[in-house]
Amino acid sequence: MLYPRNSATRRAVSMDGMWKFSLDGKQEGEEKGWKDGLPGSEMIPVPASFQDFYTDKDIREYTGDVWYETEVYVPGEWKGKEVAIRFGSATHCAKVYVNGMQAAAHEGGFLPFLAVVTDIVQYNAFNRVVVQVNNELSETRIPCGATKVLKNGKKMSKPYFDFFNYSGLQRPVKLIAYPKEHVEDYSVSFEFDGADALIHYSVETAGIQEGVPQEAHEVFVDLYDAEKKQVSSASGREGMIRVPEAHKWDVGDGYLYEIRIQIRNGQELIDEYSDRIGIRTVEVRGRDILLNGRKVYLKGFGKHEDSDIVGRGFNIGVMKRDFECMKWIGANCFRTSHYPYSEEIYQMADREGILIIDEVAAVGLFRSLMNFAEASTGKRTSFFQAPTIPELLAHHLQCVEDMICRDKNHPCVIAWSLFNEPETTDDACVPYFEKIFSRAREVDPQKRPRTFAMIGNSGPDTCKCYQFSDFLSLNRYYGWYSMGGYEISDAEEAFREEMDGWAAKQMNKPVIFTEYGTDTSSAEHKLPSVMWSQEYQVEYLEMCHRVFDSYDFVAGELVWNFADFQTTEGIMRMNGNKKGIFTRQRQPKAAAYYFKKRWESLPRDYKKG
Ligand code: CKX
Repeated sequence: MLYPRNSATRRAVSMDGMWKFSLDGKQEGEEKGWKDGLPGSEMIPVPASFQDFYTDKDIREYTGDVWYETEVYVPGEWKGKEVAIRFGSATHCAKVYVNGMQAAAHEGGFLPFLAVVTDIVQYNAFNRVVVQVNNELSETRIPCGATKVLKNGKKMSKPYFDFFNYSGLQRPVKLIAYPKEHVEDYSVSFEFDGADALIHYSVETAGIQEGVPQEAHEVFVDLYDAEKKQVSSASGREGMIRVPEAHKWDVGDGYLYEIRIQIRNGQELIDEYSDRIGIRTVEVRGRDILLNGRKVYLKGFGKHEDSDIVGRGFNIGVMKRDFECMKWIGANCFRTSHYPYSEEIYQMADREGILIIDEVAAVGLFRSLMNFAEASTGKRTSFFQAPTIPELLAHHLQCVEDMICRDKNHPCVIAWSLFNEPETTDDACVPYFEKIFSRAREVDPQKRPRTFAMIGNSGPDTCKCYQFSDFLSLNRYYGWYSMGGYEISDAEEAFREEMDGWAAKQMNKPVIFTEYGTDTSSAEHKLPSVMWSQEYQVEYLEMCHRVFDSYDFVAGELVWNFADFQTTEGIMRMNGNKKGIFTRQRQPKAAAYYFKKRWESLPRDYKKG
């Protein structure tokens, strides 16, 4: 699933803009043939979540099918090429119709897919594109949840997770054209030989160019540095490129080379695809996470794609602000909690030298509408004993594969997170985890470390699955969901007891914190502190950091959350989760200044043995 790019042989045209839009509350769209055109004249921006534009609560909470429609002009010069529409995502399931004919169906709301339309479109003409998107949650798809039918007949989403079920066409849509015989995919992995880098590459080609015998075709791979100077080249579908005195990609130094892949028939260029790659290695050795063989202590956030008005829609301005805030505060890493983000965000992290733990949308594998509160109190849900598990597993495996296929060449991606806060306390989860973890290893050409984020009841004495992780990722809330406020001294003791439990296991693996935090109102100051005040947030963080600093196997701290974000309404959430270090408008709370001081003073290899 290569990112669409223009080249000598390829075209990519944005389809973003205002699209026709309709909810399908009466479930009549299919019967009434909306694939041939939507009724009404309502228009909505793409990309964006549809929920927060309107003033009507029935629209914000709407659960079911929604329909989008646009027209796209396909140039006559593209005849003879493959033509497709590439969706950055459609949340959560979609069917695509072009000129009334079904061109694609896709499940999973956070990964791209193609609708190949070569034989359906009319050339030198406008073509009607209709997309039916469904946002219902279930236990057979990730993220997991339920759909409830209210007494008035309206459906409602019941997520087993703590973020609003934003949906629709939330990422860029592009019309693309590429040669029939083309570069389908490529992979790179790296090793160092002194100052030189060795890039091991493989290129997958597909399709046949009419009238040309395929055996005549050769693949060429050229590498250019950031000044566009050619530094190396190779030929063949698999091979190795030596880069003399390579400029390594590193934290805060997002140096990128251009890799240019061509299929040629003698002098004739059949296809050309270019991308940016960064040369670096990543591994876990003992209790350390190593980048280019050097220890790196992770500092940063669990994030969300979430902002005012566009919801989970990709917004290039919000992306820019987020990276500026991360650099200002001294962060070097974030986790894409709880789903793979827009591809443009990984491209930005590549350029900025920011590390990413890439998380698949496997959240809610714990049957609870308030798992954030219930799991910490020891609730168990026997989730992995449900009859729906085989279907869920098949979908989860597919999403792991698709995420790794999409993101495997990004230097910023240093690890895969394969679940967030699943049930791990009963034996039924073990074979499921085994399959997910081994699929990730199998499909990643760089064999990056794998992990999953563990909720409070996945402790040293209860968790049956931590052994699968190359490093442990703990989500811990001692001093917030339990023993908060004046009891924080007991919280610290309980926290240390758990950490002693992990230490006693002598795992010889790094442990990082992928969540810790307190809900904090940006309007609330109180001396002495109370829970929810900005003063309490800082006191709680100081307590957590005292604990982290006393265990040398703690290799990173990703606080929850970068910014306040929208959730389902409820008594535990005051118009969203307020654990942000920044507000939803990306302004700092008091804790941001505290973090800036701490993170700017911690060396890159903090706790190096
Ligand atoms: N972890 C005890 C998952 C996140 C939530 C976070 C919270 C929970 C905590 C689990 O998606 O937002 O409750 O703040």
